[in-house]
Parts: sequence; C-alpha cells; structure tokens
Amino acid sequence: MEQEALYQLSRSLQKWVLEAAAETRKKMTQPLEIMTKSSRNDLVTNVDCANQAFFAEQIKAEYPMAQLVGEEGANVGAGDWHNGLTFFVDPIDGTMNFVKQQENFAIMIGVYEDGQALFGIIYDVMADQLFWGGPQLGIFRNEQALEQAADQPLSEGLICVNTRMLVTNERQLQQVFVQSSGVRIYGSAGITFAQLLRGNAQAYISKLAPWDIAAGRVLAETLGFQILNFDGQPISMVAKEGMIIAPKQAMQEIIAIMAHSKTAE
Ligand code: 2AM
Ligand code: CA
Ligand code: CA
Ligand code: CA
Repeated sequence: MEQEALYQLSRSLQKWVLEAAAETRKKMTQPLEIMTKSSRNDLVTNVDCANQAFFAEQIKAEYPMAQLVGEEGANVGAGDWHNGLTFFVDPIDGTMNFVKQQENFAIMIGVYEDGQALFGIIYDVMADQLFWGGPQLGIFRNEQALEQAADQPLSEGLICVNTRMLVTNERQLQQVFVQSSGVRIYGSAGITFAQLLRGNAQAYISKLAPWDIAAGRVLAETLGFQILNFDGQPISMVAKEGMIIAPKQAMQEIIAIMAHSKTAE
C-alpha cells in the first residue's frame, strides 16, 4: 500500500475506533443486554454486536473489496486472508471484564495486506490509551512513539497468561512462572498486549483466535517481540493454537522449559 493510502487508513481506523468507544461508554450508562454463546463464561452483549456492525459498515464503505473477519459478525472464519486487504475485528475484547468491571476491555482491529502485517490498533477504552501503528509507521501509545522490547532474561520480567491456559497446561507452565518475576492475568488479550507494548510485562502465553491476535501481532512484532507456538514454530494466525509472545531471550528460555517439562511428564 502507498504511504499516503496507509496514512489515510490509519486516520480512518483511529477515528472509527474512537467513535465506537464513545458509543460504548454511552451505552454503558444503560443496562447491558448480556447473552451467552458456547458456555456461561462466553458472553456477548448488545455493545459487542453494535460495534461489530458499525465497523463492518465503515470498512465496507471505504474498502469495499476488503475481507472482514470479526468475532461477532456473520463472517467468522478467515477465508483467503493472504490475498488483498483483510480487517480482523474484535469489537469488545474482554467482554467478561466489560460486564463485571466496566473497565479493562479493549477494541481491536488488525489489518493485513496479502498476508503481511499492515496496521494494528488496540484501544483501552476506559483508560483512554490508544496503541496503534505498523511496520512502516512505527508504534505509538497515543502520540508517544514506543521503544523496542527489552531483550532480557525470563527472570527479569512478568509473564501474562489466560485462565484456560493456566488450568489446562499448569504442569508445563509451572517452571516458566517460577523462573519469571511473577504472573499476571488481565482477562483481555488486548489489555495484555498493551502491557507488553509498554514494557510493563515481558511475555504472554495464550491460545488466541484470529481477532484476538491480529492487532497485537502487528504491534508486538514491530517492536521486536516474537510469536511462536510451543514447539518454537511460527503460528498459524487462524488455527487457534497455543502461543508465546516474548522477546528473543525470554522466548528461548520459555520454549526450553516447556519442552523439558513435556518430556518429564
Ligand atoms: P473476548 O472477550 O473477546 O471473547 C480472556 O482470557 C481473553 O481471551 C479475552 O481476550 C477473550 O476475548 C478471549 N477469550 C474468551 N473466551 C475465549 C475462548 N473460548 N477461546 C479463546 N479466547 C477466548
Ligand atoms: Ca468472545
Ligand atoms: Ca477477544
Ligand atoms: Ca470479543
């Protein structure tokens, strides 16, 4: 994509995300309509659906040829995202936090062109923190440029994980946790990525859907984080596999510890 077109895309996405967030804050003053999906912990609200519909409308109007992959939309599978422009939309990330805490949730969009990272945006709505950018633009927190990730030993940083991963892979992860500075669970992939991008946490171990990972991947990889599966291989963004997001040194340590505990089982 030409530089000017990329600037335009960046401006449009920031505008849409801030508009959706303003609408989200407004709707939070009214009772939410809360529905369950696959289980009682898998929620969707009227706001998730309204945001998804809003983004679908804006994207279709400005990028009619683009593919949209959204968590709450009709188009939930990633089709051929290696061709043309694809927008991965998570209209509310951390819906449980949204419902229970009215904070610690994010709005996220990741844009890929012919399978290559182009642009990512994560908005921590209640903290009013916008993380945005891409490989050609640099990465920003609001207007402040962010620095490359510190490549330090596992022992020097905090590890983030999601609850399901903690429960299902407890044994394999135990030594990783013990050898880190500590463990944090934020309940939102977007909020967790924000902690990594700011340098507040070092690694994230999770199993993520395409709309959970798309934006954060663009931002984190641009800042020097690696994203690999537990075998140390590149992830397939659409396979929903276990993955580690960390700078090089911590990544190598985590993979080695996990491989060791696997053989020890
Ligand atoms: P969501 O709120 O958009 O569904 C919580 O650990 C994080 O994982 C949130 O980012 C949440 O996104 C996501 N998540 C929730 N349920 C999930 C599931 N069943 N599989 C994968 N990710 C999930
Ligand atoms: Ca969900
Ligand atoms: Ca999500
Ligand atoms: Ca969501």
